[in-house]
Amino acid sequence: MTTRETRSITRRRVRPQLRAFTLIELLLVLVILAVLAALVVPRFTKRSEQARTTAAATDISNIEVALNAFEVDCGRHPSTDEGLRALIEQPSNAKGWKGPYLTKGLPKDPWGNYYVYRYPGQHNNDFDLYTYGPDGQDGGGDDIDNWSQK
Ligand SMILES: [Ca+2]
Repeated sequence: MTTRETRSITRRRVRPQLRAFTLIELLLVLVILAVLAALVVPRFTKRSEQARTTAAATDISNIEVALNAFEVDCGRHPSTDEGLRALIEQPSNAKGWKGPYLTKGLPKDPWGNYYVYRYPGQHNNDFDLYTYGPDGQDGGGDDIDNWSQK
């Protein structure tokens, strides 16, 4: 037997029966896919939301480090009016300023909003630093701040 003959026999044996899928079979496949998507998608969404929350907490602690460096150099924290911009541009009355203290500009939280800075703080002795969280609004139980975990 030549190899060509062997191949043709094998092909004939392996070739699946050509037959159209029935509508029921197609619907069944669609239902299975939909169920899988329903199971998997929320898990991914939850995880990426968790990653954003972690990123916001990391940003806040980085900004805290920058604010403390500002305080070391200038002998005070930026006022609420000066805000976090004082970490990038020297305020007029900030002697000893050696910034910029943030190299990548004014950071936004993972939801596209600026971090909120308040000095003196209402929750901390020095400053409050927080983000409105996923809902983009003050409160709602999803804010990420620098006083809750202390
Ligand atoms: Ca909120």
